[in-house]
Amino acid sequence: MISREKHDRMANAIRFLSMDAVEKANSGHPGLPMGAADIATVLFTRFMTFDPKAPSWPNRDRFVLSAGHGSMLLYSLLYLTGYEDITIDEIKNFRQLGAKTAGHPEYGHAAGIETTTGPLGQGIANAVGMAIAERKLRDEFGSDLMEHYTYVLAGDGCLMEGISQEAIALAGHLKLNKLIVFWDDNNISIDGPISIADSTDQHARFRASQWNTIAVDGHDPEAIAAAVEQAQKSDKPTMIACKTVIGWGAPNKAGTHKVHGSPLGADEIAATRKALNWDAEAFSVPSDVLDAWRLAGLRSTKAHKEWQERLEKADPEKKAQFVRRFAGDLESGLDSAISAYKRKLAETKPNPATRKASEDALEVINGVLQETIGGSADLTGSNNTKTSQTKSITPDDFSGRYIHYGVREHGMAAAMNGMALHGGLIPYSGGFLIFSDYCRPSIRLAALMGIRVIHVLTHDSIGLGEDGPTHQPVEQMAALRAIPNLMMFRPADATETAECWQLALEHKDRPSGIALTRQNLMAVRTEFEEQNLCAKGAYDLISSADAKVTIFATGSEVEIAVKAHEALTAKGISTRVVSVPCFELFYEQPEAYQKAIIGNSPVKIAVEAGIRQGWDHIIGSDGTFIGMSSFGASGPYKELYKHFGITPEAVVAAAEAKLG
Ligand SMILES: Cc1ncc(C[n+]2csc(CCOP(=O)(O)OP(=O)(O)O)c2C)c(N)n1
Repeated sequence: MISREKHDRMANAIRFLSMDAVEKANSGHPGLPMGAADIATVLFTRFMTFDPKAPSWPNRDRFVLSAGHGSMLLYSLLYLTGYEDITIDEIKNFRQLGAKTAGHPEYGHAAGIETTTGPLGQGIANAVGMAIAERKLRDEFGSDLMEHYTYVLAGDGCLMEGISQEAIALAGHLKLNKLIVFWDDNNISIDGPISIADSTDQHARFRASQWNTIAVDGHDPEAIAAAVEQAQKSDKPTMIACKTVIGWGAPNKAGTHKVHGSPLGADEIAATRKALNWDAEAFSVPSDVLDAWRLAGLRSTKAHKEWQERLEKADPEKKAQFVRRFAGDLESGLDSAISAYKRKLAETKPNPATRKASEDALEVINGVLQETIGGSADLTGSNNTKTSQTKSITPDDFSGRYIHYGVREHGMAAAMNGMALHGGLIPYSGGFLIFSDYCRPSIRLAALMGIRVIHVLTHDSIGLGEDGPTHQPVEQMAALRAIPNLMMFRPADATETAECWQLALEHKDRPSGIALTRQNLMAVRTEFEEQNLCAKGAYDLISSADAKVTIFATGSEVEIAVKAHEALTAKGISTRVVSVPCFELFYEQPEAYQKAIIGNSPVKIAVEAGIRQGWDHIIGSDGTFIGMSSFGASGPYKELYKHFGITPEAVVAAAEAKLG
C-alpha cells in the first residue's frame, strides 16, 4: 500500500522530470504530464501488469498515450519504472535529434512505447485494435496465455477528433470490456477553455456508444483506483473521466492554456519546486522516490515468470504457433501453397476482376495462415475480403476471423494498426481506393511505424464505371505512392495479384495497399513462373531486343499495353511491355536493374488510369503518358475508357506520332 505522501512524491517525480526536460529542450508540453501524473502513478503502481526487463512480453497490459504531445509523461514513467532504453540522459536529451525521447512518442524508438502518437485521436483508435487483438487471441489461445487490459490516456483533443467516434462506436459494439480509457478532463486545449469550441456531454456520448462511464477527481488516488477496479469488472469498455488541472502544481500557470505547450520558465519552475516542497535538482529523483518507482516496475516479475511457465507447458503445437506469430514469421507452407495456386492459374488462365482474384488468393492464404484477420468497412461483397475460413466476429463470439468495421474507414485503419502493434495477428481489410483518403492519416502512421497492415483497395479507377467521379480514384495511387515506406501494389491479373499478396505478407516491417479492379481483366501472365516476378516492382512482361517503343503499365492498363503491343508488332514496330506492379519495390532495386528495365527505347509510354504524377522518373519528362488529367465521369466503364482516351488505339497512335 502506497501512502498518500509517497504517492504525491512519486507523482511529483513525473511532474519535475517533465517540466525540467521541457525547460531544457526549450520546447514541449509540460501541462499534460503535470496534470495527469496522479492518474499515471495510480495506474503504474497499482494496476498495470508489465515487465520493464521484458518489454515485449506478449501478455503485458498495454498503455497508450493517445495525447502524444504529453510524451514526457510516458518517458518519465518508462525511466522511473526501469526500462533500459529510457535513461536519465535520454530524458535530458528530450526532443533532440537522435534521442529516443522524440517530441512525440515514436514506436520503435524505445521499448515501452506501444504506438506512435501525436496526431490526436489515433491512439485511442489504435487501442481499440489492441483490445480486439487481445480478445481474439484470448479466444484462440486461452486466458492462460492471453488476458490483459488495454489502458489509454486521452485528452480533450483526442475526443474532439472524429476518428474517436468511430473507435468508440466499434469498441462499444464489440463489448471490449478490457479497454479502459482515462479522459484527462482538464477543460483546456491550445486556444483556451474547451467551452469555446465544444459542448459535448462526453458521458452521454460514450454511454450512447455502449460504454460504461465513471467520473472522478483526477488528483485523488483512491478515487482513481476505485474507478479502475470498477472498470475492470465492467462488461463494457469504460471511460473514466478524470477531472484534472492542467499543469497541476505550477502556482501561477496551472489551469491555463499557458502550460499546454510551452516551457514553464525558470521562475515558475522555482515557484513550483517551492510549492511542492521539492528540493531535488533538475533530473535528479530522490532515492526513496526512485526506489519506490523501481519497485513498482518489479510488481509483475512473478506474473511474467508464471506466464512463461504456462507457455513452456502448453501443447507444443500451440506454443510453436503462439511464438511464431508473435515473432511475425509466416508459416513455412505459404510459399508452396502460393506456388501451387500460381501453377493452376497458368493452366486455367482465368480472367476475373483483380478484386475477385484477391479473394481467390486469400482463400489460399487464409487456409495456411491462422493469423490473418480480415474485414471491410461495410463493403464486404465489393472488396471480396471474406473467405471460407473467415467467419464473422460478433460481440459475443470472437472465434471468427472477420470484422465488420461498419462504415468507418479511418477507425478501421487505426484499429488495424493497433492489432499489428499488439502482435499475433496480421490485419487486412477492405475499402474503396477512393476512400483511402479517409484512412490516410492511419496508413501514414503505419508506414512511419513500419508495421504490417494490408489494405485491400478495390474499385481502383474509372473502370468502376457508373458510380462516377465521386467514386473513381484519379490521384489516389500517386498520393499513396508519396507515403514513404508504404508499398502500393496494382496487380494486372490473377497471377500478379497472388504475387502481390505474397509480398505484402512477407514484408513484416511495412504496410501495403493493393489496388484492385471491379472489372474483369484478361490473364497477362500465361506461363508458370516459380519466381515472384512482382518482387522487383517492375519487370519485362513482353521483351523485345532493340525495342523502338516501350510501354509501361499497371493493373488494368497492362491489358491495354499488351493489345497495343500486338497492334504495333503487326505494323512492324518492335515493342516491349513492362508491368509495374509496385513503384516502391522498383525504386529499391539496384540502379543497373532500374536502368535495364527503363531501357533506352526512343519512345516510352506509360499507361495508367490515374494522374501522371510519379511517372516521369520512368518515362522521362519527354515520355508520353496515357491516363487521366481530370476527374472521371459516370457511365459504363468501356465507354469511359474510350471517352478519356485510354485505349490500345490511343497507345498505338501516340507511338506512331512520336516515331514520326
Ligand atoms: C490531429 C491533430 N490536430 C492538431 C494537433 C495539434 N495539437 C496538439 S495538442 C492540441 C490540443 C490538445 O488539447 P488537449 O487534448 O486538451 O490537451 P491538453 O491541452 O490537455 O494538453 C492540438 C490541437 C494534433 N496534435 N493532432
